[in-house]
Amino acid sequence: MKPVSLIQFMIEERRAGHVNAELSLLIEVVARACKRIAVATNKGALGGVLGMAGSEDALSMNIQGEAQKKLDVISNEILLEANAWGGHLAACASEEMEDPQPIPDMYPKGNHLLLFDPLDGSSNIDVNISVGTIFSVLRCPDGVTEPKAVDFLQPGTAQLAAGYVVYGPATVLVLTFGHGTHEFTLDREVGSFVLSRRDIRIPAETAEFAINMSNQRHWQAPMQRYIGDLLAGKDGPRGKDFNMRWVASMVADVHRIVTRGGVFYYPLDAKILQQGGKLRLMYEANPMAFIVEQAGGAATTGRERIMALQPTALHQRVPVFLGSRREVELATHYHRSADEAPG
Ligand code: AFP
Repeated sequence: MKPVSLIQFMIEERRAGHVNAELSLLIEVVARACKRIAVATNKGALGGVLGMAGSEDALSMNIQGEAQKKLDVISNEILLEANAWGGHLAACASEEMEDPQPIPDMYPKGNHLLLFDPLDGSSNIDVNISVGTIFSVLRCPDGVTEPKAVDFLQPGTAQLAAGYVVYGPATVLVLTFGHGTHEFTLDREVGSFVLSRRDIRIPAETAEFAINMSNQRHWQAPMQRYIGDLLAGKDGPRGKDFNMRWVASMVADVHRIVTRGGVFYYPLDAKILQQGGKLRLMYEANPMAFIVEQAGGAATTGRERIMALQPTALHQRVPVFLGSRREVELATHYHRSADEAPG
């Protein structure tokens, strides 16, 4: 079969009425920026891009109070620069910036809002483990010419598109416009993303889970019980053995789930109770939830559907349970039934 490039795929999606010209240009620009991020990450130590941003005495920090890696900063700049001039965006928001970035006055403005985590899992860069970019696209509210943070606070169900790029042994883009989830692999010789899986389906059942077990003692009681039942294996209530994986790069963990099924959990725990969770709703949880749901999976906070949440802040954090549908539903049931239990 003839290879289908990302551009050909988007022309098909336009003909099918799934995207308009502006949105397909936006995705092309994001994909092109991600190719540049792939080149930067692949250079590793030879590109002088490893290690922390800022100086030894004054590390550069992002809005989350996390020390930034050089590649966090580089990837953020690549995405901002690529998206500024095309005329398809009203504003961008990023994990690395406190406030949304307006489009400079010298360029035309479009009707879309772009949110991204430019380099997720960046603590893995220096040890040469997969990292990734996550992005989400929203429509700019009617009549808004200078979008502020409040204009981005739309539920995940309002997303027009979402995707991630995993920079692993291969560079892979996974994308949805709300009509299925599709995978494209970067052909480095040709320099283009080529369709490698159309309409991905995540199996509803699984025997593989991903969680940071070192937080176990801090979890809430329903999570302790649920994971305890998985660990009990075929002698326990689930009657089967489970396998565990944890890359500590959400993009890599989600990509495994999108490829062979499984579940990913970052539950609430006593250490992160005040902040509401570890992962960010607008540019991590929502886009991943959209991708996973479009592939037949489920995504909840352990209690509610992620995409139904009304965001209250640009950098809001939430607990994340996503992947194979039946397993996510079961983990959610442990929490809901504990909440509903009397006394
Ligand atoms: P970094 O981008 O700071 O490395 O964080 C990665 C992440 O947000 C997500 O990609 C991982 O799934 C999760 O945090 C890893 O969390 P732990 O540090 O608790 O393993």
